[in-house]
Amino acid sequence: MANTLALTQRPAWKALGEHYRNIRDLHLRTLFAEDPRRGERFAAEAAGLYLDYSKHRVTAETMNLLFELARQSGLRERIDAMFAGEKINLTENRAVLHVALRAPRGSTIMVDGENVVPKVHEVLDRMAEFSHAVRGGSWQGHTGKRIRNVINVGIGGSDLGPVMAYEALRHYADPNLTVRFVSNVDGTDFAVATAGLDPAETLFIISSKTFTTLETMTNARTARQWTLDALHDEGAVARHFVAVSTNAAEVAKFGIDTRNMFGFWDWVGGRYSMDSAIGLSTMIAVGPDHFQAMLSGFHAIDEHFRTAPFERNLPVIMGLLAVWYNDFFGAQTVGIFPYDQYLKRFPAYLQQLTMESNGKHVTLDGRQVDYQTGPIFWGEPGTNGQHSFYQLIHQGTKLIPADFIAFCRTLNPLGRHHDLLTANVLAQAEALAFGKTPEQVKAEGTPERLVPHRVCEGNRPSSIIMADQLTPEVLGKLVALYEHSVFTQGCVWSIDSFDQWGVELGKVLALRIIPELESGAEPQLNHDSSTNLLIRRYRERRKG
Ligand code: G6Q
Repeated sequence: MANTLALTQRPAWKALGEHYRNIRDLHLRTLFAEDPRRGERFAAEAAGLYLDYSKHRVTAETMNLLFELARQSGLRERIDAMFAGEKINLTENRAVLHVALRAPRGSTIMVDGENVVPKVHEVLDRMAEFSHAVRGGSWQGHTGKRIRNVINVGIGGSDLGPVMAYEALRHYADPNLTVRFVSNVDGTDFAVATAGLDPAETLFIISSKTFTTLETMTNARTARQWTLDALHDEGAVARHFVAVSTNAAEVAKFGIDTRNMFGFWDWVGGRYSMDSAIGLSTMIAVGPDHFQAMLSGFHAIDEHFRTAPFERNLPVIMGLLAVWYNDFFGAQTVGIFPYDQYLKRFPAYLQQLTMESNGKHVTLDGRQVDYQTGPIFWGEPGTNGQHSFYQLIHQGTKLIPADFIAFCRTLNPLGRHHDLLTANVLAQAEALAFGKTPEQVKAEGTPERLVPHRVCEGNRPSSIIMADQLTPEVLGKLVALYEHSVFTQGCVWSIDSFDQWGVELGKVLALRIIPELESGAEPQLNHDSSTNLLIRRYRERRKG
């Protein structure tokens, strides 16, 4: 692994600090006026994805310094190390190989002396066989009824990817199947997801890498009870439950036949697992061919990321821009605004991908960072957001770099809708960049006292990512783009983007309180005075 200087000691970092002071007040209006070809110059394309980053507060020099920073951060070596199966997740001593999940049959990626690609395809083949059986009706429920409902039970990385992909690819999904998701330990989630469904027609996919997660195991047990209450036969579990996990022993202990288990490996992180067996619900919904197309989309961007020079490398450019605003402009957040209703869960998915990966406060060698790491990601689809929080982006006091995602063709052509949608996304990016000057506001006949209120300063940066159409392949490309952008950022910040010790902590914290809530006898409470009081109040009042 590359041995690099501490981030703030890298010459390019220092140069960027200096450069920032020179250009921070430069307006996008000036940058565009000075260079009529700026739109072409600050754009890059890969595998059919077009990235326009001209509306960012950067000059050619900024970009050169950022690319230099990537080099001085050892990005090239880190990319090679990831693809070579090196254990770059240092704190867990694991390889990081989501790229192997979409490697074409016949390719070679070695982990601990073993080529993992054949194992990946073996599981994909079993998933395809099972998906065909469910979709075609040859996999039946215990009473011989056809499976019409598929419920994925999982949380975090075992939920957010499948939910996002199902919503994104609904257009391609089998309309005869109802696909739902249960994640929250709040019983409401289970109750709502199963409302109106016939247990005899319902298949549960219990998705958990560890198969020990409290929420998922609780929901899985409830699902088993729900099934048995209706079907009255333990034997029904075999037809109504399959598991996706790395932990065969726990799967067997739960009572699921391990022949109905689809495996993956410790080198697949939860938030990087939607294209592993964790994607089984996606595959059943859209069919193996569309799933395969999604994997080829991922792979196309993997290859682009691995081989393209940084100057034309989309994930590298996106990652470096995130660093630029986060560390030099002090921006705290990034807005993700897909102009496609099918991508409504994409921002939530990216929240986990980005914030769990780069929400870290120490470097790989355990030193406290003295710079900002991962920004907050958030967002909603357009145009809805325009009628609510965009106001703050246009005229508030916070700098919020935005990613707009747009498509040239819609999957639902209806009159003028798509042109109107596209006009809006282009207009927003334009308005954020150029704003409205006092002169323009006055020329509209605005009364003097209202002029300051109606001025939009502009100089709000954004990217536009434009693709032809939301296909399974394009979805794979979009996700891979962000995965590798996150990797680029983590590399510059010298952090471990692949562990999640904060999440692990959360998994054990509640364990102490559960018996204190459930025990019949008054428990001995040794928490702080606030927690003790809340526990007592809950115990007293829960019976209503
Ligand atoms: C992902 C995280 C976390 C994880 C869930 C579910 O990177 O580690 O979101 O996916 O906690 O874990 P299991 O799949 O083990 O149930």
